[in-house]
Amino acid sequence: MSSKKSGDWVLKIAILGDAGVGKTSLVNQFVDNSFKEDYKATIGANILKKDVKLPQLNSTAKMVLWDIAGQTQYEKARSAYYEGCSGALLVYDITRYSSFDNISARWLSDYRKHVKKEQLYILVGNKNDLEHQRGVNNEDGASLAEKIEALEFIETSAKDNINVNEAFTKLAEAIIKLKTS
Ligand code: G3D
Ligand code: MG
Repeated sequence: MSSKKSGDWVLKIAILGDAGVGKTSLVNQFVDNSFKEDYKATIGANILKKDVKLPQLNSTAKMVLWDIAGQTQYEKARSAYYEGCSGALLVYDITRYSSFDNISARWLSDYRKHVKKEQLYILVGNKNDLEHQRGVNNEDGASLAEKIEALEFIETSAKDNINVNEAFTKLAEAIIKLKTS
């Protein structure tokens, strides 16, 4: 086991998923601990950085979060987004089944097309504060995560700040564990 010291890790993470699933809200909640109801649609990519403590690994990592806009007109810019990418959050909206379908059909295939090395990503079902509007079961999320060999499956609420830190931290930990094993 290598003895990495604080700050040794810089992880570029792509945040992927259909427009409206809550990518920008998740990233802002994680970085700012705030939730704004009025975010404008992201243009291109928003890049945010956050240093995270990883007590389990006795380490810290600088996460460089690429919040990618889902609009098709930016399709051609995607190879730049994926360059040097250490991992991804694949995000769907638990109230919108089509966003769940598109994880495999669109986002994972896009990621695989561009990232040829390790395939390190977690599956995130966001908006779990909207239980009464749920359209995707927790079990369906878990079985998709297994099928696509995601490192983790987690349901979050960017609105209520549920499991947001956990999602990003688990991804960072899993990536570093694999790279040091
Ligand atoms: P995107 O970056 O994936 O396109 P956004 O998604 O972060 O812009 O969020 C899209 C909409 O979903 C926003 O609402 C936002 O407030 C809402 N949203 C994001 N995360 C959650 C969540 O966890 N729970 C709930 N209830 N809503 C969430 P508007 O109305 O601004 O379009
Ligand atoms: Mg956005």
